Amino acid sequence: MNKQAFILLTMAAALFSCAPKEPTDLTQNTVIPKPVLVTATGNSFQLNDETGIFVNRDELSSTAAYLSEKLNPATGFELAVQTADEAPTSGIFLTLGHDPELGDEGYELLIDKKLLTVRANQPAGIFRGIQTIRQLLPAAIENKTVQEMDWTIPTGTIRDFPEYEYRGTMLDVARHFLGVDDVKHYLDLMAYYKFNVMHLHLSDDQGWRIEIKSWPKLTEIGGSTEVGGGEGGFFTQEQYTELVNYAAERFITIVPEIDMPGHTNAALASYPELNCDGKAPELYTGTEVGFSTLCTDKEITYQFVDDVIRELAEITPGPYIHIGGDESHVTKLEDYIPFIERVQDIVYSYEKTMIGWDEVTLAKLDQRSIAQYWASAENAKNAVDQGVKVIMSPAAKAYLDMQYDSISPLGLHWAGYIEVDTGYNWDPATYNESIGRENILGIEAPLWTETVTNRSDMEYLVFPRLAGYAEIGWSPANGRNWDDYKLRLSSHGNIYDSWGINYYRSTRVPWQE
Ligand code: TNX
Repeated sequence: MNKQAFILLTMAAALFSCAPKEPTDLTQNTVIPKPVLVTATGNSFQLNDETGIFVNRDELSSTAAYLSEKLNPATGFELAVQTADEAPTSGIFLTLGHDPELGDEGYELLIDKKLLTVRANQPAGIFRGIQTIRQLLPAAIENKTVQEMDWTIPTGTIRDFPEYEYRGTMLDVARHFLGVDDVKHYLDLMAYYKFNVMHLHLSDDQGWRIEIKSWPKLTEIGGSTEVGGGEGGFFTQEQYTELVNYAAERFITIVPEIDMPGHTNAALASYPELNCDGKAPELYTGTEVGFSTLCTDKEITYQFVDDVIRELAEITPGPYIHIGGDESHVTKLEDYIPFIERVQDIVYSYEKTMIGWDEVTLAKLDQRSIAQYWASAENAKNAVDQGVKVIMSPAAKAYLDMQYDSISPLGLHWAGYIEVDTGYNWDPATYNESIGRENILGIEAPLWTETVTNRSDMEYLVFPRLAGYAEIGWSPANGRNWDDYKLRLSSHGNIYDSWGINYYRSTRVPWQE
């Protein structure tokens, strides 16, 4: 090469280096929920078509395959999964070890120039760590087609584990039915933000959505409509099992809810004998609450509840059954209390732990039972006085069905408007004066579906607020603040665009183009 050509080449190289530099500072990451501890070492790790994924235990193979599948569409790389007892010299290494501080879901990422190691005590921790890897790569990694670019991650270390053991969202499939594919889609989105519980609200006045083989009319009649009079629908037990398994592959537990004694018009319309007057009411397609009740002093009612909970327990590997218990406005308190206590015994007879909305604290609860706080400060106090744990779902902060503002096209506003910052800016441990950190099992953000008729509506109310609830549940409160969070969230809009989901582009978030 002559001298002139050399100078030209050097100039060209210099020009190229003015192009965006590959990120090398791990502390500048935009991971949500915010990791507990991050240390940067100033280099970068690069994925390429030779990168292998190594596991030190066979039980990690499916999680490794999940990672490979997630990285394939945008990179075009076929990252092969192999077993290795020792750390390889390069590639991605998923390894189980023993590190008590990390617990069951925590993980550590050790990112060197050649080797990226994910260490955890349990496969669940490896899975959570994989979500962090997805978020450390350029946002384009979520594209469905091959993108020509460098796939780098800054080097350093992340140690990360959750603040709360229960981090859930709820989907109401009773008011409007959403099918298997929509629920799976939701589970995929939840997994990205490290949620570990999906609560399915399976019955209400407007619909019964889970097949009960010993009471077939529940779905035949009770599942045949929905709010607005649409065709409704329900999950067969096989479909429910498919959802349970799909969730389990993402280390998410399904919590099924059968709401009672109120919110039961669909059941009452299906079986006249469950009504005190022996007459079945009409199916209901409106949105009022609090008008229905099972007949609490008929023996058949308890046979019904026993059958439903027995069948549900048989197909639910997770530890919890949710019995609702909210807004039973037409059940007398002196009937409500013994009803809840008897249903509680039924739940424990099938070796499940009972969860109920905060009203159930009016009854005498088993120490193992859990109250889900949504509105009543008095009930919250009852829970704490009885020494039972609480799931925090305060409607004014955590209800995904509240409108963002007065012109939001979807949602309700009885608990207020929940803009993205309002949904983020609260701490479960200080929200209610009688509920302290030690009383709290975790947090859950419910999506009631009176105004939600399809997947796109669901996405709009869920995103971007879901990311905030993920951070509240996972990240320590003292490291969280809106100004820092909104900048990280601003880079997730591109990811939502890659996924093709509908979301609310709040003007309070400085979205990146
Ligand atoms: C109250 S929250 C309800 C639901 C409604 C929701 C609408 C709770 C335990 N009960 O039946 O769908 O408000 O926001």
